[in-house]
Amino acid sequence: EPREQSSHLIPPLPPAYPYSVEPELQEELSASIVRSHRETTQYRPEELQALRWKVFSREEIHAYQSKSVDEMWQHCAVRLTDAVQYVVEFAKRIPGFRQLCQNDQIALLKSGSMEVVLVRMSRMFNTENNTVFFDGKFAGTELFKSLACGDLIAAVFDFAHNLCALRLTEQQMAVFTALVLLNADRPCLEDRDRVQRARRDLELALNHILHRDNQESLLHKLYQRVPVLKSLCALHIEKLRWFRQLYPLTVHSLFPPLYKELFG
Ligand code: CLR
Repeated sequence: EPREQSSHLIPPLPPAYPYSVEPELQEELSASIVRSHRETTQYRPEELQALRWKVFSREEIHAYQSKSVDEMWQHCAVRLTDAVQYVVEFAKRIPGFRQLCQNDQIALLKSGSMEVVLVRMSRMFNTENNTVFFDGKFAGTELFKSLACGDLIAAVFDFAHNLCALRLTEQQMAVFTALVLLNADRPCLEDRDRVQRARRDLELALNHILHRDNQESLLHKLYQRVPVLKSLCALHIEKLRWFRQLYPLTVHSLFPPLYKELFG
């Protein structure tokens, strides 16, 4: 690629940064998304920071490990569904999401809500001891032993660890998770163009934030995680199929209906 000559008479163009939409509108869009994010996350960063000392004791970990496979699955499915419910609330408040037809809203949530839960997990993660805030205290991978899907848990923790290391601001995470949801490549969409248009504004907003924060290199790092997210969700579905074969009645009568609607 030819490099642009730099001159003091004709200043070089700023790095690839879209000025097509007025910055004020982008500020407003990201401000509204951060507000929605803040209102739909159970804990604020300061609260999580203050809770860091709360870790499960040996006895408590043992109690989780002594649960039967189906008991622990049911427990986790309920917790996961709670987290998903907050993501659904977040989605509804993303400008442009509500304007999509119901079919497309559901299609985006089916394929994207788990991805957003996993991105949000990094807020609840402590990289110092590799624990996540779950059920009121910080838990390591060993607590999930009785799920009998150690590979999924290890991969999910690994993802959270790496994302946590990027130290995203709440604003960056808010807009990134909105982008994860408004993905025009999801299956079963009726009006891809409309999703794409809503997405375009979010992409500009993220570029704007990262440019302002002087962290443009984050963009590439964030987009690099997208295929990883996709594979983690595929693994989750695979594990659910396996579990359903072993315990069809547990899934049928004890799993939250929303969990089954989204993943089953
Ligand atoms: C994500 C961030 C939310 C709070 C929250 C609640 C439940 C947690 C989830 C976080 C992360 C993923 C999690 C889940 C419960 C079970 C699930 C730890 C921290 C693991 C990956 C197991 C998934 C498979 C089950 C369905 C069996 O604000």
